[in-house]
Amino acid sequence: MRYATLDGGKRVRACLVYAAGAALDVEATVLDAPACAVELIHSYSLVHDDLPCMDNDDLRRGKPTCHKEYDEATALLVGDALQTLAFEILAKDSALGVNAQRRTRMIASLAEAAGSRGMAGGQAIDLGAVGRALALPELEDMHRRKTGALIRAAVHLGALAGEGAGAEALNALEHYARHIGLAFQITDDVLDVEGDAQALGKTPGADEAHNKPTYPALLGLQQAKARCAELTHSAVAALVPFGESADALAGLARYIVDRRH
Ligand code: GRG
Repeated sequence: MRYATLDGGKRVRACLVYAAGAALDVEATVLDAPACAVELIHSYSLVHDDLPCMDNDDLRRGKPTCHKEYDEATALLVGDALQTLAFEILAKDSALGVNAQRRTRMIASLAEAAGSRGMAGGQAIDLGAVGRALALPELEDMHRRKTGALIRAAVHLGALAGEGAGAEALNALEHYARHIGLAFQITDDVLDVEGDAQALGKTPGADEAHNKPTYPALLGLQQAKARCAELTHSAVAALVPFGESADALAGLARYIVDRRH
């Protein structure tokens, strides 16, 4: 579990929890538990995604994938245990000083994002789509679940930690999160075409090799990048009512599309 979580990784989702909390003046220590919880779910998903029965990858974050370093049974259990640890932390952490109702909402939000209507469901659609042409709406639906749902949950959890957050603020943050979630995935697809192995810490070109539907394959590289820029613009525009307190969220939106890995 340490091997899969404690070194490497950009921690984008954890940063989103802190940045969403900062937009609502929530203290950082309150946000440690939700930030860890989303990263643990993310790490679990990567460990399972790399298994031979899924993407069968040898490299992750510049080192052997969990099942390569240990073995498949260990990697399966590592993923299971990372997932349950996420919910244990969210349920028990005493620094997360929200009331019981809010805490339950946070647990439910993370569970929905990770489950069949979110990440696991998106992964199932992805596995079923290999070698089959997907239209753009289907591709977007898959990514909104597979990668977008956890990114939305990260922002939602940060916002829920601010107990005073009203519906308007939550809606604006939801708009931001939906847009950067998709921009994150388009960037990932673009990097798989244009990125270099050393910066990525994995072998590029895997999407094409696995015959996966991607944004560059469907739209072409230039249009995929243009869509990404539109999404980022719309995400950042939704932050205007928060003023300077949303600077970190705006910075993360730009980082997500400008990153090299
Ligand atoms: C196995 C239930 C289950 C789900 C797996 C998210 C996912 C579903 C698979 C990941 C496959 C993948 C590489 C998707 C592309 C987008 C993505 C999630 C990239 C990895 O996230 P980063 O770039 O990783 O935030 P780091 O290493 O920085 O944490």
